[in-house]
Amino acid sequence: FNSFLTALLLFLHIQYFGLFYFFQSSPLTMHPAGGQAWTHRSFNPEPSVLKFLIHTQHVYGSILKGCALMFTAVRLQLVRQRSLKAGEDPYRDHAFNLQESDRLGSERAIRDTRHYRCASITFDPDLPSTSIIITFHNEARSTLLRTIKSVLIRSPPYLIQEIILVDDFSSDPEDCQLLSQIPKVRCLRNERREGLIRSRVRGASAASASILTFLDSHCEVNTDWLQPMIQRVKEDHTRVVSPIIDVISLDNFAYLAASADLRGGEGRICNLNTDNPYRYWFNHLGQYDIHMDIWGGENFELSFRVWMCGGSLEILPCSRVGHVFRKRHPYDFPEGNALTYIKNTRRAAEVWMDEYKQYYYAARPSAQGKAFGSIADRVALRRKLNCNSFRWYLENVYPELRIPEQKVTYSLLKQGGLCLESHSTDSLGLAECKSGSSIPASQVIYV
Ligand SMILES: [Mn+2]
Repeated sequence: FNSFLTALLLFLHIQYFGLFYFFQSSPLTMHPAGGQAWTHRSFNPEPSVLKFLIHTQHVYGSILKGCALMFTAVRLQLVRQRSLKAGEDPYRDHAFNLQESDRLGSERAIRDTRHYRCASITFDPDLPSTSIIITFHNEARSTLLRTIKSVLIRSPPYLIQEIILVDDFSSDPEDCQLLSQIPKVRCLRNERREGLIRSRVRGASAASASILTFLDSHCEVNTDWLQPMIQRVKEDHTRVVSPIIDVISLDNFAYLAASADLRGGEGRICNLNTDNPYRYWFNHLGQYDIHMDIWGGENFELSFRVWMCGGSLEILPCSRVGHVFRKRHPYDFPEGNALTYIKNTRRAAEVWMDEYKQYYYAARPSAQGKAFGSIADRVALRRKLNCNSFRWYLENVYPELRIPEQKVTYSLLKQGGLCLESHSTDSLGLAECKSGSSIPASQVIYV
């Protein structure tokens, strides 16, 4: 903590003396829908748009252990100047309260939700840097900016190699161009809708750091979120790590602490992963299943794959990231929401769950018979990596998970002419056989 504080103080010190001062500006850009727009200067008088000010300072310093590090400070200010029209539903476009999100602007203080002892943990001074990959599709500008800005202001600058945005074919291509003007930010735009999974793979292949961090587009990272994750991955490159995901209210954007007692398999823990340091591991494990569409299922698939093929997945209590959980998807699924989810989860079940996939189908009977594409390459990957069975996963990784009752098989215990049978709901006794005739002889056990 001390070394980080020192770095932070050094950073502030340099910033005040302003070795280099670089101000970016660009003309006002209107959003075609007229709803939100942003500009890089705050003095444009356009009344009906959102504006934001990018105010950048690049400060080059010497620094730790003889390495030259670039310190970058970014100040983005989102100024909201338009209120929704009377009767306009603030939840319509994003399934969260846009008015409230815009009102907060691009930066705000959030409560440090970690256990108090987290603040005294120290980290290696030579942690490797990471590429942050954020994919988005028609994300609200205020939430997307808060995501990016929270990363820039709450991470030690030398740990952020770059932020790669993948615009998954949002309606307004200008978002991507404008965001690229933020220091360290690159934005790639898909030519058609690809979904979260293929967009992440695209971002990963463009990344230059050895560690990949995937982040959703409506998050706010909390104090010192990054160091614990990079530390764990640096110590063992087969670890895939996740912070605890705090809850940002979709109604009033209050930042609420999640319980620190998370256990794998509960909920959507893989919203965000810092992945393999040595890129080898991410590629070795087969990245993501790129035949999964849009959203859903990839978190289970990654979790099974990491564990079953020799790695581990950790949720780190001293790393916290807030996420706006929503009750519905605000965007379209070209193939329909339910079908896409079934296709993706069916792929995960078919490739990884062995005989236990019967429980998936029991829980989702509608998945039977639905198309899920070819899984030949994923099955081949599993064989090539010599991965453990799903039974191994259940016994070693998640023994607390209660497996639903096995299929009931009928058999009979018989002694002479007497059978061991239940006579009422709570008593079992040896008596004259009642049901003996209906049990096949092969299942009768004589004692
Ligand atoms: Mn999300």
